[in-house]
Amino acid sequence: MRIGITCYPTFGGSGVVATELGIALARGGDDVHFISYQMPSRLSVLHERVRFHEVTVTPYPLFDPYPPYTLALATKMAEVADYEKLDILHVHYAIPHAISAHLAREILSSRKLHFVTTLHGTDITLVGRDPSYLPITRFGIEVSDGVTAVSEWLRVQTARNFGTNKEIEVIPNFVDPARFRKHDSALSHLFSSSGEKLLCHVSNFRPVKRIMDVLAVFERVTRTIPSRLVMIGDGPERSVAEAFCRDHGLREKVFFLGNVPNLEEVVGAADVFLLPSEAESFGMAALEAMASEVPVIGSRAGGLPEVVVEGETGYLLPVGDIEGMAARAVEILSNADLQRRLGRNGRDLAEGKFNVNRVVPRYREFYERVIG
Ligand code: GMT
Repeated sequence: MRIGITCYPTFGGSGVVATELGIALARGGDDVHFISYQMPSRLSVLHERVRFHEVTVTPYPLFDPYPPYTLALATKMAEVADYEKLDILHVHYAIPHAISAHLAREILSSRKLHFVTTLHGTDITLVGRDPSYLPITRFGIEVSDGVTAVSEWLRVQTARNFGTNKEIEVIPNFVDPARFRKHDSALSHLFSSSGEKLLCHVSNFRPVKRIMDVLAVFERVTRTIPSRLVMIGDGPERSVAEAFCRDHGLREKVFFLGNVPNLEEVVGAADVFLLPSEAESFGMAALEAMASEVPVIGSRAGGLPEVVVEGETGYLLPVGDIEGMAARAVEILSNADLQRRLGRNGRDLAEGKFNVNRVVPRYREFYERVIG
């Protein structure tokens, strides 16, 4: 099959899922064409069946300060679909990608282009709900030839928020268990000395991730358990969080690594993973931690309970329950058997239900159904 994929190329979860999906499809024999304004950050492997097409927005004084990316993307989608004879276009994150895909299909009226939209989370729960984007998001969903959501929770939210009867297929996110696995790596010793535990958080440091809760939980844990914390990722809240660490004597114990390329080695060396988000449609970072045999402590919010099994692969608490999360972290960190059991259970789910080899064929079947 010849498949076009459009996503945000940054470190956000939707871009990660789209990129890993494209790589897995190419490994399975499909030709994959990424179309975006920049090479996706996780597209680090060269593969003979993967191509990247950059969207450039030609500057023009009248366009200032809003160059029309949506239109430039639509034009590039139509061009690639025509030239590369795409069978299907798969866009990740509804806005503006579904609208560009719709325009591309209209441009190519003589050649039918099918497109599928995958809803990831904030496109539905945050941005898409804003009155200035709601009608166009609903339109994008309804004109898609097929729509998928990454969790059952997100499917229900979409129907509710947009009042749409559009059929939505739930296909969960996935992980490559060969890549994300336990690492007794030397890396852990870079951050913690022997006898210390290592906690970890990965996100885009947006307000929805509540990274100040991560620090507050960690600060409580250090009162009883000698430990360190690694913060992976970057975003608007990073400066405030770093200032908090400076002001509260945590500077030597908390490491802000930024967007590291080999995050699996750091995550895989951790003892506990923290994800206290306000909302999370799925929680890709939690799944990657589970694959790495790292118990997850997070908030009982959104689709996270579909990923983290309470008491089996970690613990979920109400949003903002810092004391509860810290207590669970101490419980795990002071009981090696419990840590091992939760870690093994997480790994089992990553190797089974959420395995890349099990989930990616579902997308392929979905494409065939949509085209058929
Ligand atoms: O806000 C983010 O975490 C980024 C966002 C995205 O679309 O790039 O992530 C969303 O999609 C991920 C991949 O499907 C999910 O794992 C995240 O849970 C979801 N984020 C939220 O719902 C806040």
